[in-house]
Amino acid sequence: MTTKTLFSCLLLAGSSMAVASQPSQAVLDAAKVSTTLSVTDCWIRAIPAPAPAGGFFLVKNSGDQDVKLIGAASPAYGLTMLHQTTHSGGMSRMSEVPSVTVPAKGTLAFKPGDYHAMLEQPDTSVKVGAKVQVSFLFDNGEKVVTQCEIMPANTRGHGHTQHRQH
Ligand SMILES: [Cu+2]
Repeated sequence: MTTKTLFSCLLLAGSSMAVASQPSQAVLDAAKVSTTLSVTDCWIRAIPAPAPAGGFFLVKNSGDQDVKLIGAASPAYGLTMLHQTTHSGGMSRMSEVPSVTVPAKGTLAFKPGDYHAMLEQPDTSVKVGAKVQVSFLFDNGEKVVTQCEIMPANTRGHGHTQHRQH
């Protein structure tokens, strides 16, 4: 294999990994609705396409086992990924994460400047004040389906809490 071929294989592998956190509709349909996991307070910052929009929410795990959130999908967006923003030396950058652990009997907040969903390719239903459906898939094979409110681009957080911008 030539170096050039190897390089394009790596690119291909990289791009298939990039969509790995968006489960297919068939996988979501097959997943059973969780009785121990919930997703609440979900909102999405309205950002004009093609810039990706951040999605923020609270995951609660009332079960006895740690569970990993492994992906999310919305019929209103073409692509949804799980991202984490990290800060070092006054710089912030974000990268895709394959999963995020929600501890047993615990909660995990996806919030600006931290873990978030990254939503791309909005359809015409995405308008400030509208609600869109988002499904969340976990590594125990369960799902949570919730509604997320589209909030103005300058929203920093629900309930007037002070969060850093995305
Ligand atoms: Cu992001």
